[in-house]
Amino acid sequence: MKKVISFALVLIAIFSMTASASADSQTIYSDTSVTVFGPLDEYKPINDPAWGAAHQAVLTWIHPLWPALDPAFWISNTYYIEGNIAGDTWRMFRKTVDLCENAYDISGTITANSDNAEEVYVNGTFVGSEGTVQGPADNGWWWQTSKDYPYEATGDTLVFDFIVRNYAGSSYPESNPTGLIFQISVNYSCPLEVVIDIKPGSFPSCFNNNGNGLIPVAIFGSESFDVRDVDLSTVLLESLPVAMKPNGKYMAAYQDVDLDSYEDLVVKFQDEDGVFEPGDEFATLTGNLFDGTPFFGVGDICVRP
Ligand SMILES: [Ca+2]
Ligand SMILES: [Ca+2]
Ligand SMILES: [Ca+2]
Ligand SMILES: [Ca+2]
Repeated sequence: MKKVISFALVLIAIFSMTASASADSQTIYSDTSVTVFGPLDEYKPINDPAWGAAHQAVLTWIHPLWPALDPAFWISNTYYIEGNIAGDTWRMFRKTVDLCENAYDISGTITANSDNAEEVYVNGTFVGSEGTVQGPADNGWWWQTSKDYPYEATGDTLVFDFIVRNYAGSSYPESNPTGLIFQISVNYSCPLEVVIDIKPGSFPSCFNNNGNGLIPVAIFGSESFDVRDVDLSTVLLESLPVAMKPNGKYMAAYQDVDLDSYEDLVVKFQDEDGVFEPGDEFATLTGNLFDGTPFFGVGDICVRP
């Protein structure tokens, strides 16, 4: 068992030498990976139970006058609009995008167009609308042009929701179609991932959670990670700050714990009731470098009852 663990640690260590905090970006286009809810015959907010179960979106019939937004696709819940074509109907579309663990500085632009009107949300927050999705319809031919919705967000995962209203009109599908098309840019940064060892050299890493012990944690340096860059005032093990000595200095020592010739940082934390529970298997250490770059590391723990 010990051999397997140390082999895994070596792999993590090799990986971490090339890992660094990075600016990243993604561009997402509407397609059949989007889920769709409804149609409803009345407006409901996002996440209202009335929307019912999610279905995969389908490529929809495209009105010859709808503008393209290549390589995005016009989507809906059916190819030809079905059911209540002559009356107002509402559909909700959802696209979920995974970023990275503890992603930060997240922003971008949603470019969207619909027939006839849309509201746009990111992680449940309203970011804008075009046309009247609620209240009396205002048929301003909103389908003629896309609208840009700039946004900022937090979270490792972004959920983009669109409520699209089809205005009452002809009962002939090709005269009163509905659909949504969008492109989403996401710019974000991923924190530096570092290798840590809670109770260095011990596995499992057991401690009493009785409020009067110190938990040592080694943060390993590498060719690309100088532990002297760590701002000790920002380091947390879950919610615990680095413990202080009576002289007001941090309980922190610079030494080469794993004898790889790269200096490591050993910090100590005073455990506190409620932070760890018996059965917890991992704890996350977070902090910033002096230049503001966030980092994190995950280590095994074992809490004695
Ligand atoms: Ca539009
Ligand atoms: Ca329509
Ligand atoms: Ca350990
Ligand atoms: Ca070392």
